[in-house]
Amino acid sequence: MGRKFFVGGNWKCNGTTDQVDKIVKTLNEAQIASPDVVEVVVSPPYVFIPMVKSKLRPEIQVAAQNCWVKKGGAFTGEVSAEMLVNLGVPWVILGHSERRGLLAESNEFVGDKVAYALSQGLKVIACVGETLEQREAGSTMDVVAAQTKAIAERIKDWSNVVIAYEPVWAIGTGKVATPAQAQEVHVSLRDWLKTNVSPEVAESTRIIYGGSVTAANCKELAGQPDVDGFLVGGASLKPEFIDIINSAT
Ligand code: G2H
Repeated sequence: MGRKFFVGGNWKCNGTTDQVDKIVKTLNEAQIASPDVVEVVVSPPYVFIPMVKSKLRPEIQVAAQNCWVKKGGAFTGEVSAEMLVNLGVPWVILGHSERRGLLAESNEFVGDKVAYALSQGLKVIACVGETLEQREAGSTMDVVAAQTKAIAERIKDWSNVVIAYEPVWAIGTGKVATPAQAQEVHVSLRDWLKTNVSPEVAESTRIIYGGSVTAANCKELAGQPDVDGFLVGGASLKPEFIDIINSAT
């Protein structure tokens, strides 16, 4: 079976109740491609998750932007995987570069989070990607492979994992990777999975691209054979997110 196109909207730390209402209304009223063609997930900040879940059309799923690395308890300020499951949140984004960078989340810590979230029944959007310095030093694939390896060493079942390749230099900068740059890393990542996990996992795991995706650039990126969808930040807060969802068709 082919890999179903996947579009995630990462709202990051944005929004008021009024703004969230507006985004949900736009999504609810839009003509979007059938769930048979594209899987759509939006990821509001934790505090808006119940509101979004109760108002959003059922074909669009909800993701959290993070969760704690193990069972909840005395971890002030954290939200556990169990809580997300309890709220009926099916997805979680883990290892976003903003957390790896600003909050010093290591590859191992992200790998532990992925393993724990999966063990609790969550599906995971696991983010990987290199900085500009790393790209210029020619180590893009080493970095991305090390990030993926830390996950691969900790999990057996990849069926509930989507990998988001998000070059850090393209995030929120307006500097999108060219379709050829994205394809090059996606195909190398798939090869890495083939060699280090299994040919089946390489074939079935969706590798989506993130970093300044817009309505204007999504179609060409979506046309790359190993780009299986997008993780969208800034543009997921705007009506153009609908065009990005529909770039699957
Ligand atoms: C990358 C992306 C969403 P943006 O972080 O995860 O954000 O589309 O704003 O670059």
